[in-house]
This record gives sequence, C-alpha cells and structure tokens, in this order.
Amino acid sequence: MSVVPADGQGMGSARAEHGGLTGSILAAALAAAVLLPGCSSPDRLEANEGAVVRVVERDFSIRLSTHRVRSGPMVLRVVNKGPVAHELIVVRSADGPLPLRADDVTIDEDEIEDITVGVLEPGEPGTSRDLPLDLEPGMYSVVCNMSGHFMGGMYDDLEVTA
Ligand SMILES: [Cu+2]
Repeated sequence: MSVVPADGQGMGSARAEHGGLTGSILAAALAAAVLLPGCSSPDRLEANEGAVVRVVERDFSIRLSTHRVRSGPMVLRVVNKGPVAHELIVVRSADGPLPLRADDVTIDEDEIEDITVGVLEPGEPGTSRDLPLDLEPGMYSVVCNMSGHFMGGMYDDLEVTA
C-alpha cells in the first residue's frame, strides 16, 4: 500500500482540506459567538430584569405575588399597607428555623448576617420601595423583624430556581 502523501498534489490537497476545515471551525465559532448573546444570555437577563416580585406588607403579614422565580437579577417591589412601618429582610433559608434573640420574638440578625441577602429599613405606611436582588438558586425567607412582627406572621417564602 502506498503512503498517502506520495505526490505533491496529495500534499496540496491535504493542506487545502486542512485550511477548509479550519475555516469551517472558525465560521462555526463565529456563528456561535453571534448566536449565544442573542439566544442565551439576553433571554435570561431579560427574563430576570423584568422579574418584579410584588410584596405586600400588612399588620401582620407578608405576601409575595409569586413564590417561585428564576435565579439572577430581580426586584422586590415592597408596598407597605400599614398602618405602621415595616422593614424587609431577605434571608437564604437555613436548615432549621431562624434563630431568635433572647426575647424569643425577634430573629437574631447577627446570627443570620452570613445568609442575609437583602435589607430594606423600616418604610412608612403607604410607601412602595424597590429592593434589587441577584439571587442564586435556593430557598429564601422574607421577613419583617421589627419587634413582634415576625412572630405575628410577617414572613413568606421564595424559591429561586436555576
Ligand atoms: Cu413589620
């Protein structure tokens, strides 16, 4: 059997093929580079940038408009329907119940500092405030920790999916 590149033409032809193949790979890579931002990232960003979770606070409850949202940037739009001020704390859920202070009615915020992902200081009744977040997949708790409010029922859950 003869070795393939026995003549000059064979070599030339092999080079040509090689060049053609490289060209194809480049074209494919370029196409992918063009397609990826148009197909993948912006869709994901759009989906999340448009993701507004409405949160209604009352004495004493917190209700989210949805309990499931995709990971990434999002906004919690927090409306306080009063009649007193309420804060909002977003905590990545721990395994057990949130740790309480010695008073047994407020969450120990020092203990949950590592898993706190967002905070809105107390807002007056009738106000609407936005809390921008960028959440990873997981389970989150949304609470108001003003004296007695959490125990009074001011909490809700949010699941963030991949
Ligand atoms: Cu409250």
